Amino acid sequence: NNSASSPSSELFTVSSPNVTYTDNEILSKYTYRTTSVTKDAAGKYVATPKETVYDFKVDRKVPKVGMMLVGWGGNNGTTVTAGIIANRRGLVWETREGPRAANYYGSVIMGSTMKLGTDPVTKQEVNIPFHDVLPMVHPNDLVIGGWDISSMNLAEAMDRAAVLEPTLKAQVKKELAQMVPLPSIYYPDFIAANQEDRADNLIPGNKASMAHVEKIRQDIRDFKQQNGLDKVIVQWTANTERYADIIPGVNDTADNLLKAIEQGHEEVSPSTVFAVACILENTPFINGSPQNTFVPGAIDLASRHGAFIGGDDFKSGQTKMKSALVDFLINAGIKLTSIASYNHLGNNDGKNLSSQRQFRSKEISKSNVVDDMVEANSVLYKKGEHPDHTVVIKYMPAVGDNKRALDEYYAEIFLGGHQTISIFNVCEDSLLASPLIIDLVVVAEMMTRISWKLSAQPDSEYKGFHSVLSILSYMLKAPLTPPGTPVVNALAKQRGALTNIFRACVGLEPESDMTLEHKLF
Ligand code: NAI
Ligand code: DG6
Repeated sequence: NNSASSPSSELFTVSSPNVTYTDNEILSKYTYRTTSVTKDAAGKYVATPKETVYDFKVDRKVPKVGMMLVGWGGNNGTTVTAGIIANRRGLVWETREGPRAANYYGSVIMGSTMKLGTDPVTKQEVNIPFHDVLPMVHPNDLVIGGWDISSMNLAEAMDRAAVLEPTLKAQVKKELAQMVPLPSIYYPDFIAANQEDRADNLIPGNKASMAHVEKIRQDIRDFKQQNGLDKVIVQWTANTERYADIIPGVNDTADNLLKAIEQGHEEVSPSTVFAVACILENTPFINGSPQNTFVPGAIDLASRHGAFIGGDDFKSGQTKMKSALVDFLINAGIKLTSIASYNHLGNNDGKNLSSQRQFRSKEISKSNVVDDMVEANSVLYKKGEHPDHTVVIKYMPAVGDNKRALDEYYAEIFLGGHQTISIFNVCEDSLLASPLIIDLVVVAEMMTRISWKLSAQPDSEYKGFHSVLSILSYMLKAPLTPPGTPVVNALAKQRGALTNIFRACVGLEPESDMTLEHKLF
């Protein structure tokens, strides 16, 4: 019934015959309009507008959610934990630049807004916090836990990370000291040898096994039960692993992967074991690092179980700039001819990446981020033509978490001229990554409460989105997409997908910048 009042936390209701609110659900009928393009006999494109009507259903009840991090005792793990506690408690701390208060800057969900529509009287846009477009979980309410191969409690690990101000650390120290990561699985061949000295919190066994899968599943169940949670989301924010070889019969199908784990095959990485455990536990699993955790067998297993997975590699500074800037240059008709990306950092991530095989994983995820934009422009680039693109990462302990990224974009402009753009991006890496960890959890959780069916098949059951959550792409460098579907790296398109899918769920049209109401009168 349309008259059901919205829970007091909901900021708006939609007044439309296509949208119905019940006490527990928002039901919307949404017409998705696309353009189908074919070629006629003469080889000429024929563009045909197409409409598909979907029924969306959103569960309005915000559940109690747990966030479990693999690599909880690392820079990201400790920073996001301290940050959530600081926000939850509304902390203010002194810095040499004056007092600073907890905030969620850098989170697209908590820090950005979306245009809801236009006020007919003032003709002004009405913008609302992104968080309020759907009944999303608030990060302050997340219960946090996780695993680490290092046994350090979170207060000491926060000191080891050397990211936060001492005055902030002092206020969260007591709470963090109570938090101790669960023992984890450690297969030394997958991360750099220079990480060995922190591996003192281990589940016995140094290669994949079903016992490991079962232990992780039990950890998730225990965490859920001990904290009275409705749901848990797991994220890999542990060290970057080397790539796993894709071996037919080992990790190419779900059955082979399960068999390989049972047989203790050495090519199954810890992150893949975590992914498998989460899939079997129907717990969304997101990979924040660049390695190929989601081998074909893991993707197959996720789709078989309808379990959500997302990845890969948090997109924080340099790559986020790249996916916005290259989109701008190429869409401006400027022919980008090379990108030289250099960075140095001095945190433990940098130390791990100083090893060649782990660096290679990062090099791959940082290198493929402009492919779709280049491919889309056949005016500037011939088929198969690409700008040169080099990625360099160096470990420089002195700068700690304060990463330096230098990028040179070199482009060809009008009549053979050249444009060089140099960017020097300095940032605390973990302060950029932590809000992404929050966004990934909030969006992934929201997706577990959205279902759909074709309106033309009213008797069919509602079902979930594809188990590969490509909607998370905005936060990730190398977005995983359902097999056979295109990867979108352009930042604006990624944000558009996120925004407009959420709008569709409440029966609203995509955000349009046409503003015909201001042009046709
Ligand atoms: P970190 O090195 O400080 O933390 C990683 C943690 O993972 C360590 O505490 C380590 O003991 C733990 N670990 C390693 N193997 C483990 C296993 N098998 N199970 C459980 N714990 C394990 O690194 P940081 O800076 O927190 O980054 C984490 C990951 O996120 C890295 O892979 C990094 O490349 C990736 N990343 C970081 C970004 C950033 O801006 N900080 C952005 C993009 C990705
Ligand atoms: C240096 O490239 C180390 C990496 O872990 C990056 O800091 C991280 O992947 C963030 O990269 P980006 O390109 O999103 O700033």
